[in-house]
Amino acid sequence: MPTIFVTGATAGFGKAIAIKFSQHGWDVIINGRREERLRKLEEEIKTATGVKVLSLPFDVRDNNAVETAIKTMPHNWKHVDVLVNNAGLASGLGPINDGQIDDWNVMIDTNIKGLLYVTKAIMPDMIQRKSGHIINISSIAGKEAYMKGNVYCATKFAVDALTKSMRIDLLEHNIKVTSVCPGAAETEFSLVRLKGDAERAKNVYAGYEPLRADDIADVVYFAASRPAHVCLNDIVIMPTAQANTSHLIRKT
Ligand code: NDP
Ligand code: 8X3
Repeated sequence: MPTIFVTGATAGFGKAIAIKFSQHGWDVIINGRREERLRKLEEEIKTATGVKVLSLPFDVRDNNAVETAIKTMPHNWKHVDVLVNNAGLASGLGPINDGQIDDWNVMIDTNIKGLLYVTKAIMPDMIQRKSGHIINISSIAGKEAYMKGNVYCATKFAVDALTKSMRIDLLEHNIKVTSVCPGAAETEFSLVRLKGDAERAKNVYAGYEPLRADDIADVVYFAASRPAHVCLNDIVIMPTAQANTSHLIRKT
């Protein structure tokens, strides 16, 4: 059975992606910092589908932890067919002049450096086998900058640039590289961005039907299940109520 490695699988898109692939018979490697949630998901998936699940709790910002976890994976887990670089976050929503250095660092370290660390650890085996698919979860924020988005947008623009560069550099190794760029999707994303303010987070999705995590999982599965000669380079997916980062229709 093919194997998928999903970072940030304790919530939102990552969790939905792990479940979706397991339903299609894939073995799954799941990552996140909250180990209890990982173990619970591991049990849920095993019970529901019978596929193999490996939980790898680590912080993608810690390169030593990334290298150790991936180097010490049991031998029968070494071949990753699809890597989904999903772990990521926004921290804070405000004008650049009010920005907090700690918020900037956590977004840059997670969304850019974390993605690079995990990819670097997984790539050698894909290169050796001349086969593999890297799917980076970017965002509409990586296509357009928007008011108060500043550093979060910059990290997703970086993911866009890295995705394009990876596709070029890995061409000779027959590795597919795809970016998936969602618009507004209701997960724990806004709760994290707004630092636990549940009321404000709920309001982000008020008055329209946002994307759900499962919508993203559908698209990731579609991209990963194309024939060997087909690569979807760049997928933008939005709620029907949203045209871009500044045009969203809410019912009053
Ligand atoms: P959630 O907050 O629901 O999930 C984020 C996941 O990332 C969690 O599993 C979290 O796990 C994990 N994560 C965060 N930091 C780290 C870290 N340092 N190391 C390992 N795992 C980490 O958000 P979403 O599912 O919405 O977000 C997933 C991705 O999608 C992100 O890259 C986000 O930028 C992007 N995105 C989200 C959109 C949205 O509207 N929701 C739209 C476009 C893109 P844990 O805390 O346990 O470590
Ligand atoms: C998350 C979507 O529009 O809040 O990447 O930046 S948005």
